[in-house]
Amino acid sequence: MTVHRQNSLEPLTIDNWRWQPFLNHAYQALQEFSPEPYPIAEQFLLQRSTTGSKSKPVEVTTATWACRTSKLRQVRAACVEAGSAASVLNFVINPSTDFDLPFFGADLVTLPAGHLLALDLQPALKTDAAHTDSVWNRLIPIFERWQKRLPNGGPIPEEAKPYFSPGFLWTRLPLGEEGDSLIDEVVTAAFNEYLRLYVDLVRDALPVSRARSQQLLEGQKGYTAYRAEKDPARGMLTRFHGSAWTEAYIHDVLFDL
Ligand code: DBV
Repeated sequence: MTVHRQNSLEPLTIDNWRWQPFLNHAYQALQEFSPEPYPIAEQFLLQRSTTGSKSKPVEVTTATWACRTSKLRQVRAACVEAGSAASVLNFVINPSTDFDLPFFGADLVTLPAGHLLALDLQPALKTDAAHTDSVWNRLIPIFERWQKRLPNGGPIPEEAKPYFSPGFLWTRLPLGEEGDSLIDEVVTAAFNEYLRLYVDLVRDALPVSRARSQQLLEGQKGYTAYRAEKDPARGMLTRFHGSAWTEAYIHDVLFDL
């Protein structure tokens, strides 16, 4: 498998990776904010190993791409390509706490049992109307348009609810033609619209007071600690790359606030 990193700003490319068009689109959408590289330690830029059985080994690649802008503290993509075993794009935008912005989150996961797909603009302060109202009013119509064309992904853990918005798009799709065409026709459009709304919010965001920024920081820390503690990829990444690498990756790269 070939992975290309032309320089630290171009999006990484992984041959035959299901989610490459989504990362490319996100990269294009962020250009207006003049992204700069976000440093990632060498051992997390590209990690390879082998999974599967002795008779049927599967090569695994986990690669990370990240950038930042003046309003976005960290934009990062965790990319996994493991042939029939897994294909993942987990993409999170962490805004600067100098702006009243939500997180952008996408979890696009293909496993042997099917696709699990999540999209959301997630609040740092869920019970704070000043933080949520203007986002949710614009997000909910987008959510409704696309979620109704997708099966519901099923229940999510009660403890996760403080971190989700009412526009949490969540579906499970079968592998094969039916799932692929829903990804091409619905999930792609939903991803692009969630991202377009997010870019509009970022463009319009104005700096907040120091006190407000401190509140947002506390909210972001709670969210980040939750995501690191409950990362659903922990099991998979530990199988692929071992526990020490995975814990460092989760705490120092993926959820590094
Ligand atoms: N999820 C991550 C990171 C991943 C990742 C950093 C590097 O937060 C992948 C990869 N998510 C991933 C994998 C699985 C899930 C599942 C591999 C499958 C785990 C398994 O079945 O073994 C949304 N993702 C899930 C689940 C949810 C989410 C609700 C199901 C959990 C379960 O069934 O227990 N992830 C969750 C979420 C966001 C997100 C709300 C934000 C939009 O990124």
